[in-house]
Amino acid sequence: MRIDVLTIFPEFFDVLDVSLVGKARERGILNVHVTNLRDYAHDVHRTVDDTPYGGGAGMVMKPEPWGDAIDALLGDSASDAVVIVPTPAGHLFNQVMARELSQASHLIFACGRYEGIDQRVSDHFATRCRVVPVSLGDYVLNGGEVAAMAMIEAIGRLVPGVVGNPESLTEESHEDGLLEYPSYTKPAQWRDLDVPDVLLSGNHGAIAAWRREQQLERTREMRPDLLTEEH
Ligand code: J9Q
Repeated sequence: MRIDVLTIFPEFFDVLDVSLVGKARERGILNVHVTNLRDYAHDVHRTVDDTPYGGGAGMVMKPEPWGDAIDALLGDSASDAVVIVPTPAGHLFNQVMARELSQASHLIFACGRYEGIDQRVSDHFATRCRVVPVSLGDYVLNGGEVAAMAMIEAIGRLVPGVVGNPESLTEESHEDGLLEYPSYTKPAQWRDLDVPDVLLSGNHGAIAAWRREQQLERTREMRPDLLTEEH
């Protein structure tokens, strides 16, 4: 998978050199490329924003640098790329969306500042490829960079070969729509707290049943919105 990031803060993405994503890049499974949007600015000051038509606070990102930068990333062939625009006004990101996006061959993250990118950029590129506005959640960030990083990790780890043991992918939180069960390791006693007896019993059926019950209890308590009829 090719992943492009367009941002005025390319150094934010230096962390993608490390950890799982970094290893997948070294192994050639993920081809992550970060572009400074200012390289596509049209003036000596490398201006990328301007005041909003209609008035209001803050600045809006100008369409021309985005247009030229995304043109360059798409190339001239009809593209199967997906342009992802992190924005609090987007679809809520979740594991289902991460799975779906992990099937794409080319993702382009367009990281804008809070007041956003001139709407015509999304409107134009939607005629040439998929454009998806995506929100990480209902809170304020200063720009799309941190949201893009979270999505790159969530999507990238689902690309075949990125995570060594594929079993660890499906056993995790959210893949079955429930929160994870609590985990314990040695020692069996710590600060007057015991590991639950069932986990030391060697009874694998009882352990599986206990873990399922813990998942349901946790989800009921922390995230009742996740519970459905099937659960
Ligand atoms: C771009 N607040 O916030 C939550 N998910 C995405 C965002 C966001 C933001 C500002 C700019 C994305």
